[in-house]
Amino acid sequence: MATQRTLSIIKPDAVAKNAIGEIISRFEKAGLQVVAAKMLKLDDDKAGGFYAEHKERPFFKDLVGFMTSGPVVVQVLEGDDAIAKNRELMGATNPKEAAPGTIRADFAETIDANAVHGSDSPESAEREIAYFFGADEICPR
Ligand code: RTP
Ligand code: MG
Repeated sequence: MATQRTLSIIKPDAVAKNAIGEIISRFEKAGLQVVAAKMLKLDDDKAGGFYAEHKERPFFKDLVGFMTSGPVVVQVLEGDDAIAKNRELMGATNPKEAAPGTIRADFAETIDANAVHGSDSPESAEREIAYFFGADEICPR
């Protein structure tokens, strides 16, 4: 499987729990490398633009409210099959349905505050990485 990049966000609930290190450690132990990272406090426009695909969904307002409720850590992860590998490590969107040992099973309680985001396709990864990082902020190793 080819090397890919994916965008990961450690969401405000996991940052508030002081779980940044434990979550990044899971990525690294699974063979993904952090090639870019920063901490940000999103505003309504930045969070709404990021989740634009969900604009018409009933949960959109709550989603933007949650994503702006505290700082997040955005990272670019690189590795073999990085997009699917990250989604596997994250677990299902609803933590109650997430497989044991996944990040959402271990660090999240609700579907609204579910600890992490991960790109779901090569197209979304490309868009989401460019949404947060300039080419000069990504450091391949
Ligand atoms: P994400 O984009 O954050 O990685 O999550 P995902 O792909 O697993 O789920 P997605 O369908 O893209 O939904 C984005 C976020 O919206 C919230 N959500 N709430 N109440 C609901 O039915 C509902 N559905 C989705 C979740 O916080 C989800 O992470
Ligand atoms: Mg999604």
